[in-house]
Amino acid sequence: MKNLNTSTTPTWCPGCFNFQILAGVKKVLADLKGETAIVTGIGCHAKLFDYVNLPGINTLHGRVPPTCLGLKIAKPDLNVIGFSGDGDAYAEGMAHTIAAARYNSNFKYVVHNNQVFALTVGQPTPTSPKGFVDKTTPRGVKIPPINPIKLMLSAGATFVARVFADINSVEEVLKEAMKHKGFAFIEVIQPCIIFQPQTGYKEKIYNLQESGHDKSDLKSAMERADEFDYQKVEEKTKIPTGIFYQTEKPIFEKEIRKD
Ligand SMILES: Cc1ncc(C[n+]2csc(CCOP(=O)(O)OP(=O)(O)O)c2C)c(N)n1
Repeated sequence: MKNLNTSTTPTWCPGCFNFQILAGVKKVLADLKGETAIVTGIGCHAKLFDYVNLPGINTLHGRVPPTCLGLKIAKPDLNVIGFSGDGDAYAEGMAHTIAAARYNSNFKYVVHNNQVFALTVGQPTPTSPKGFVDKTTPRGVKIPPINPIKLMLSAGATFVARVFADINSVEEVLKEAMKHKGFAFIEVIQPCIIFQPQTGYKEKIYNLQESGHDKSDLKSAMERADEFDYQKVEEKTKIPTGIFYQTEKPIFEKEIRKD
C-alpha cells in the first residue's frame, strides 16, 4: 500500500468524495497481481493520476476508453483501469464510452459521476438534473439527464455497476470488476460538495445483491436502472447500487489475435 503513495499533496477540496474513491481504489490495487496501468481523463477525478504511483497515461479529455483499449491491444496481460468524470465520459467522451461497451476489451472503467464539470467550476454535463442552474445556464438546463446505466446496458457492456463514493463500496465492487473477464463499467455516485451537493443521495441507496437481484437478467437490470433518473431525490426515490448486470462475451484483444 505504501508503495502506491506519491509525494504529491492532493488539491481536491477538503471533504471531497474523490478522497474516498482514491482510498478504495488503492485498497484494490494493493492486492492486485501482475502489472497495472492507470488511465485518467481531464478534470478533478483525473488528479488521481498524480496520487497513485503507477504507470499509465493522463490522456485527453474524453479519451480514456480508447487509450485503455490501445494499452490492452499492445499488452493484453496488463491490468488496465480507466478513470473519468461524467463530463469526460458522457460529454466529450460519449462516443468512446459507447464503443468501449461494444468492444468488450478487458479493462475496467470507473466514472466519478458528480453530475457537473467540476474542475471548470460547475457547468452542466449530460447527467446534470433538468433545471440545474449555473452561470453558463442561468435559466436552468432544459433537458432531462441521460441514464448511464441504461446506456451501458443497451450498448452491450458485460459488467455494469454503480456504487456510492465510500471506501468500502468502491473497494468491494472494483474487486469484483477486476475478476470479470471483459469490459467493466462502474459508476461512482460522487456528489460534488461545491457545485452539485446532492445531499439526499446516500440515504436513498439500497444494494441490489442484498435485495435478491439476478445480475444475469438483462431485462431486470434495465428495470432496476430505471428506478433512478438522476433528478433531485424525492420521498419515493430509490437508488440501486451494486452489480446490475454481468455476462461473458468475446474479448476484443483476444479476438484480433486469432487472425
Ligand atoms: C477537449 C476539451 N474540452 C474542454 C476542456 C476543459 N475542461 C477541463 S476540465 C473540464 C471539466 C471536467 O469535468 P468532468 O469530466 O466531469 O470531471 P470532474 O472535474 O467533474 O471530475 C473541462 C470541460 C478540455 N480540457 N479539453
